[in-house]
Amino acid sequence: MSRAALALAPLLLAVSAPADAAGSAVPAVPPPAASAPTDALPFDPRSTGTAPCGRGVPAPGHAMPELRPAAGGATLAVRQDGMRLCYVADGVADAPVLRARPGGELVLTLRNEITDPSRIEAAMAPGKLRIANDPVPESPGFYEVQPGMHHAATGATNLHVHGFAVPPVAPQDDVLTVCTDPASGPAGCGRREFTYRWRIPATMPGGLYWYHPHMHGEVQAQMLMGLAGAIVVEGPEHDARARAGIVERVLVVRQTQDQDAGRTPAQSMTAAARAPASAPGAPAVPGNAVDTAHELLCTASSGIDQISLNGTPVPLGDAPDESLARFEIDAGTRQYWQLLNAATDAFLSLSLQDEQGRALPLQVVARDGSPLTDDAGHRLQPAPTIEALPVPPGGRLEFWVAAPPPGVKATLVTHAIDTGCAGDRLPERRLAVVVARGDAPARVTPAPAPAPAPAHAAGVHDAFTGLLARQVDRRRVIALAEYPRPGADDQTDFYIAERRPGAVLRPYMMGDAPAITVRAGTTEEWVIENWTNELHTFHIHQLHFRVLEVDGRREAAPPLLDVVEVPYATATGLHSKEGPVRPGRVRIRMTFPAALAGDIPFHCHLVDHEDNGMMAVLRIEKPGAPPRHAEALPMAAMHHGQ
Ligand SMILES: [Cu+2]
Repeated sequence: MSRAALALAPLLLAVSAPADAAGSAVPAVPPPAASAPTDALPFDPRSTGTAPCGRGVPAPGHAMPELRPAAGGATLAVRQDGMRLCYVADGVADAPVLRARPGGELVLTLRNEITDPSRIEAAMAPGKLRIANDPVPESPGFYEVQPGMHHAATGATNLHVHGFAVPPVAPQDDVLTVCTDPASGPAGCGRREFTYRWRIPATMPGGLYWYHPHMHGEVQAQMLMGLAGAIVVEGPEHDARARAGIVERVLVVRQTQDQDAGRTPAQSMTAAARAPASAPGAPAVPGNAVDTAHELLCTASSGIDQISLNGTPVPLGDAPDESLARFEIDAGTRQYWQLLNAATDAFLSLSLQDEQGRALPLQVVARDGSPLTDDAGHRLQPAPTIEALPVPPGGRLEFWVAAPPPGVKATLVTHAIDTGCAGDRLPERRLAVVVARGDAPARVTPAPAPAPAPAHAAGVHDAFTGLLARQVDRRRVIALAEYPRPGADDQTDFYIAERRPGAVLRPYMMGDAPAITVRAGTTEEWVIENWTNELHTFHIHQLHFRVLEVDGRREAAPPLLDVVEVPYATATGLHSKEGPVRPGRVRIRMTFPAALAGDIPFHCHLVDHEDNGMMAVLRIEKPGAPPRHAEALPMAAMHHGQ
């Protein structure tokens, strides 16, 4: 469930199915694309004065342009056309796939040419707050919950390179202090453009990464309006595939709508206030529990949000094959697909199916840019699987797709997903048709040949190898919570906080001090607890972590990820107004390399949740830095501006 957004990217929305608050059936076939005048135009991504973001919608199966910046760098402009935002490179408004090498420097100048920040603000309406939310009533024994406040859109923008193990320090991946001002509007950043210089470690694996804006409070609006793109780091395995003539495809799923705005129904508002807090004069009881009585309860989820694949709307229901991407694979061969879920809050669960709905095998090679490896960095070569493959928002999946048998029409689908009773509706959707081209050659090429064996552990993350063998220096419990506020349309606040006695839940505000400080070189295990009735995710910048356990089930081969689903809570009874609930849990382990010292954001990658508070900052102390005492202070002492 999101708090406050209804962004309309008109070109893509034109073919989206209408949805109503009651969640009635959505037409099986979307209205014709001609319902918006611009859609009738042939696709022309050239950015011009009258069409800053180009015209038309690309045909299904479109491939985005590639941008391989020279040593001197390239320029990426952010332009605006009404409710659309776009990345423009070389005059083309079609977010390029950036290509770079391990050990290289990727230099990119971001230039902000946003002309009308009020349209970004409009994309965050109508649930926006003009006054702070009502507080959650204080109850003895529970963490204090502070209300959130609307962040007004500024039109400032910046870039986050998701998955890159580069320092969170300008001119690298610093999203907390680097931004660029719009052409008109507030000038809080003091600059219109900024040159990023990301020094990609030689040991960072080749694979799929991505870029998107990270202006806290308006991330969702800017992404829904069009800002997200893929980055491929081309390592030795890419080179080997290229030499072998293997086709690689980059698939980017984006989202262009979030219809939850203003739709938190009255009945999902929480129960009446608890018993009053301690009598005046009584000693304060330090809270050490998450208040579940006031959590967002089950909601009548709103419409189904439009998603796109490589810029083309993904239809709902039994749409004709022509409206889907069609990918051909030479009979008897296979292709290497790199899929990014850049949706703002839509989870994916992928399968390749034949016409009878039987799953065809896919062979996973990498997740979140990390090749599947054991703790020592040795490659794992799992057999092709027919299991559905989850990709949460922010996640990436790289996999081999073998040509279906000749004559078989296969479909890449994302299955319906249960996101919890307060989560969004995610029906099954067909993403692409996949068929064999030609007859199988007389001598069939060896089917899934193992990935070329690196000479040594090349391309494997040195920084995160041996993580499981390390001693754990500290364990923490991190809670996710969300509270609606009675009396208004939809004013849910979102929280992520370390559980400790007397902790205060407070939505993240720009400039907040780090919530957690660690020494470089240490290793920690965190249990992330989801105390809500909807699926969330946990993402941390700069780092990859191993997922050890999900809801008490140990992972046989703990994956190395940078974003993980955190299962929703289960009620011990029905979803009663009094709770209690048993939180969903994941246990992760991560280490904090000195090379990545600085302030590192962690947050839910349902970016509306991040915008509305479910974010915090981890500081990795530089080696030899004087010790700080932030952690010894009560959290309230670190708050400011309240
Ligand atoms: Cu979330």
